[in-house]
Amino acid sequence: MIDNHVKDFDAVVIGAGFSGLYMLYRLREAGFSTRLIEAGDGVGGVWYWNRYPGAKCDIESIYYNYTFSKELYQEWNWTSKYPEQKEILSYLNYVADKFKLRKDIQFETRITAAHYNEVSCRWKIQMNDGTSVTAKFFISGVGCLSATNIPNFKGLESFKGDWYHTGKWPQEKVDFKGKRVGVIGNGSSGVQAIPEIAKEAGHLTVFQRTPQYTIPARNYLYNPSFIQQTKDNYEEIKRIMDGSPSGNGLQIRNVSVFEESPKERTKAYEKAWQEGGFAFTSIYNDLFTNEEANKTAADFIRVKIKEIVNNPETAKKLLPDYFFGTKRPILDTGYYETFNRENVTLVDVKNDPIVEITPNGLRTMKEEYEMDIIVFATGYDGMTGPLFNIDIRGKEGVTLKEKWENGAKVRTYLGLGTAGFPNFFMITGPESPSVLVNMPTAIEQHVDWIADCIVYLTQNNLDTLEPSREAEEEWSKHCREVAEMTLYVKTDSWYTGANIKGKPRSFLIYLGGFIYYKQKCNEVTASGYDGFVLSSRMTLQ
Ligand code: NA7
Repeated sequence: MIDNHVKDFDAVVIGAGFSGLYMLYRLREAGFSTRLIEAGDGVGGVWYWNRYPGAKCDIESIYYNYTFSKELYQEWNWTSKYPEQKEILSYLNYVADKFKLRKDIQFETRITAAHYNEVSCRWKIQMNDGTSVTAKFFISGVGCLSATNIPNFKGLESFKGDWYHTGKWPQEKVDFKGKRVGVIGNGSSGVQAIPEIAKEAGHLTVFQRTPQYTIPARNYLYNPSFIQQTKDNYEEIKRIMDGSPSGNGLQIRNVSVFEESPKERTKAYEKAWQEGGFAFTSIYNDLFTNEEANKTAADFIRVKIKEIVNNPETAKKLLPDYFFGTKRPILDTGYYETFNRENVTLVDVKNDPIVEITPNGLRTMKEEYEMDIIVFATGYDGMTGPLFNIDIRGKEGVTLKEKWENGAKVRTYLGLGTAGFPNFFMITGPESPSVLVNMPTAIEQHVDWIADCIVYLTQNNLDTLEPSREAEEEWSKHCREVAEMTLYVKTDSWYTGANIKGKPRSFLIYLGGFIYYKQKCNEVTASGYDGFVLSSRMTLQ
């Protein structure tokens, strides 16, 4: 039970997902009074909310976990290569119990505002229940994908059936048996949910705006002896993660597409396709920087789609034509095969756009579809969305939204902080590489950096830290320059903000590599926080 009488903390952290839980642990271990605020009634973050059928992680479970505690690594047993939502949620509950984190978590509470007071050098944090607390440090663990995107379709309120967003799925099981179901969207969430819903529904209609490339996951149950081996080799696992560019154990083969013959390439792609997983994305080093190189992988998958899908018209609709991998790559279990089922129909809403939701279903330009259930697998207002949902104000009352010009001019230093917002830290913030890194790995690195920074400030009697304008300008420029060297910026995706109507287009992920990024963060720490302005209240007065 949390103590509601305490109103002032060293640190307040938002969100009880992977980020917030570890942040709380680190700060508490270092002796700081910390309160974690969580909107849900349990821990888990995205794994608490994403309970849709088929929800699972597409990073191997032996890597998709914390590594800070050897004991924890020894205690937990993953059952399959790609962990299901339920299993990850159990894991995070186990973590919360093991480290007795719940006593400092305030559940079912949403932070609505956080305002910095320049006189007291403290943050005042306002909750939706009308209460507020103060803290010296305000830390966001809101995640990159927590602000759900429900397109503003006319008539949704008139719909007589049930509707759900994959990212705010109810705790009770949704019964699709015999129902007419529509799924809008086919990103990672839609691609996971569609095959599962199809198995149960009377009829499933998939409303697709952009066809997707997806690679078979080929999930399997782990042999317990394999899990024992990973435990015995915990240090080696950590070393593999540390040494891989995305922290997920995958190494990019240092070979260009053009160094191999078409025959060799097809063989390499086929092998990776048969093995399943993201190894497919790591076969060549120029897949995401060279259009011609990219086309070889895209062509390979397009051939696969035509081979798998029986109806040539449906297959044609499923063929993607953007640069492979420049939307978040997807792993699936029987996605393309699902369109061979009698009870599944594919509607191309790029050619026949959705006009409105009606009381009985949905109407496109050309047709009306009757439905009992609509599933919005329509994604998120990524990265800036969750931050802008909170009224965060730094010095002189400037809001984060104003400073970042509503997303058009995001400026951060290393994605960890932003000038004018002292003692505000972001875990997996915009302009960090996190979104393209194995999340728990990226999170541990961020949390460790922030915790070490807070210890440093405290030990040195310093009150505030914020990036200098120059350092963040330079970092943001560097981020943009690296992104421009890749094909990512050419595609409409949540990476570019193009999925949200009216959102300024920008690329807020650092693509220079996690290994370089970590090095840079370590150098900043070693230099006594070069690029940050540090001050004590004595010097402020
Ligand atoms: P995504 O990957 O953003 O996918 C959202 C899907 O919803 C995608 O197919 C969109 O089409 C579609 N969408 C969004 N708005 C509309 C409208 N208005 N009409 C029709 N279709 C629409 O979100 P996910 O939840 O699947 O995955 C998010 C991340 O979670 C994923 O990247 C992993 O990191 C884990 P579009 O492609 O924009 O044309």
